[in-house]
Amino acid sequence: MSELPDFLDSTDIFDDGPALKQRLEDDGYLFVRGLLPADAVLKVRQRLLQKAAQGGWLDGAHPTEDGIADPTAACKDPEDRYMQVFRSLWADEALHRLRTHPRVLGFFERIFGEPALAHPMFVQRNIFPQREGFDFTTGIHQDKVHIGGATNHALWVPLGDCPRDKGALAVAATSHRAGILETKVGSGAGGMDICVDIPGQWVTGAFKAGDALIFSDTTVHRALPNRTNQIRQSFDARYQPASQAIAETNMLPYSGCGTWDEVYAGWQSTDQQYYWRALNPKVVDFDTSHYERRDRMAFDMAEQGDAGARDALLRIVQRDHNPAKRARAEQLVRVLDGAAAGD
Ligand SMILES: O=C(O)CCC(=O)C(=O)O
Repeated sequence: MSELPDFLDSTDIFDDGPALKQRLEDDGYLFVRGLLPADAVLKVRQRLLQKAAQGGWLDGAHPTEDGIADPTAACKDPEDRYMQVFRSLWADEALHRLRTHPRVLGFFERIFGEPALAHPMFVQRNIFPQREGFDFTTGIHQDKVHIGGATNHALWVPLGDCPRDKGALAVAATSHRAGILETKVGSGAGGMDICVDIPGQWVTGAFKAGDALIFSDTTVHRALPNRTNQIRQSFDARYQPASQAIAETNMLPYSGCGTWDEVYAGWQSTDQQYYWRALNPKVVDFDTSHYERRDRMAFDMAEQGDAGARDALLRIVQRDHNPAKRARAEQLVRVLDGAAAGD
């Protein structure tokens, strides 16, 4: 992947809403240097690395600020040992404020031509280095099936510099024009991977602290493998015109992180708590049809002993509202793990 072309840089049109909107419509993405102030991003990086170190994720032989991962602690969302440490990272007050930073909201407002709603739910990612037997590289996917609602746009921001080999994001430029593509059960976002030829041109780049990638919910994207010895930390948040519908799942805290009151319990200030209430969002049901299809495939695969279903099953265990389905997924994970351990 290292020979992929660089993103088209849109920093020069940062103040020009119609030009940003047109480029997003044409290419399906925008790459903007310095969208967020570097010092604000680096402050959050420092806070999250401290929490990662306290959680045992970093190699204690190196300074915390180097972010050198302890490979024996490698874990991934939604495993229990990941979630135990992750909750305090996700709840971080300064992290939450980055995505509602005035420069970010102003940017989306210029594109939308109306107030922008930052989805309350967002993702904070901690990608341990890729190693023999451990790989958490985000596979090829589109966001639409996971986010639902009306059109929205993702903002992907690494917490600090992120060269290509630290697991930078890549997008397939113009792929958004093809609509929702067919998926199969896999290890990508939500336990799904696109299984058809990807339209468009893959592009990527090296990020400096504060740089950001914006892409639409049908733009195909993936991460590059993290080939460094550092943990790659990033967040991805979603934005939409405030007048449009948002799926109810995006109104909740990240799965496994408790209620909003619990998230806010450790905050020093009330600034930005429940900020979305002022925008009176139009909340609609989440379209579960894509997940239901995934789950049927994952159960069939697992019953035939195919460990490729494991990530999808873990998603069901963590997130499905149906207790019988969660129990069936849990049982199948046990069987798959037992088979892998040679029981
Ligand atoms: O950070 C990653 O590895 C994946 C990010 C992603 O898929 C997204 O922002 O939708």
